[in-house]
Amino acid sequence: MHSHIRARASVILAGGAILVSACGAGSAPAVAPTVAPTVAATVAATVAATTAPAPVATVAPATSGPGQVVAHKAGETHKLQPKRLEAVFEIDMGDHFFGNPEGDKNPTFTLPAGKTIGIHIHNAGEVLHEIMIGRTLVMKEGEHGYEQNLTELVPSDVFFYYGDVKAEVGGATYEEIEMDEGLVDVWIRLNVPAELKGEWEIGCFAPDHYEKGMHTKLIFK
Ligand SMILES: [Cu+2]
Repeated sequence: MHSHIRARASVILAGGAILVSACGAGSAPAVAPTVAPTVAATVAATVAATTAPAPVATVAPATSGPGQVVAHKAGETHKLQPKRLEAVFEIDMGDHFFGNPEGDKNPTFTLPAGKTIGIHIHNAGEVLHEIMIGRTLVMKEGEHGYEQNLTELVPSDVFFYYGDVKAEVGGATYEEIEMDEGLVDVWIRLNVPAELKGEWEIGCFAPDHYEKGMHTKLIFK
């Protein structure tokens, strides 16, 4: 029942297709042209938004999606990222919080249901962290987590990028992803159905991390 993705140099998962590929320098250029136009547009819009003097918040109404559709940093495009994304969301993971590219700690993230989205979790932490997306907190002796885990209800594709090397897990259901320090980039590609709209939470249940404030709201609408 409780399955975990443990990310070190290798990826271990019960169930789901596993594709591990090493992209050498020769194959790198093939990645860029295949990025979905919607993502390119999103990144371009974001660059414009984040380089403008006006607050980012004023840009949000111009897009049909939520305000957090941003590249990680102004001008940055990802050399490696999943394909076929309708929107990209950036979540930073630090010691001990989740953040947005603007530097806010534990902001509320609003994401669309019914779209194939990429959640890029950028790990800047110096200790092991976990990623759990769920609702209804359970905190009792020997059991820390959520009553419902979104990633157990909705299959997702999980991508780990380490330099030019990637590991991809297709159609996975899991309780959590655990990332060692030093593993920086993980993406979750999923499409949350309308019936699961509402308030969720992203949290880390490494010992004492949740208690230290490492959790924040994710709203699917
Ligand atoms: Cu943590």
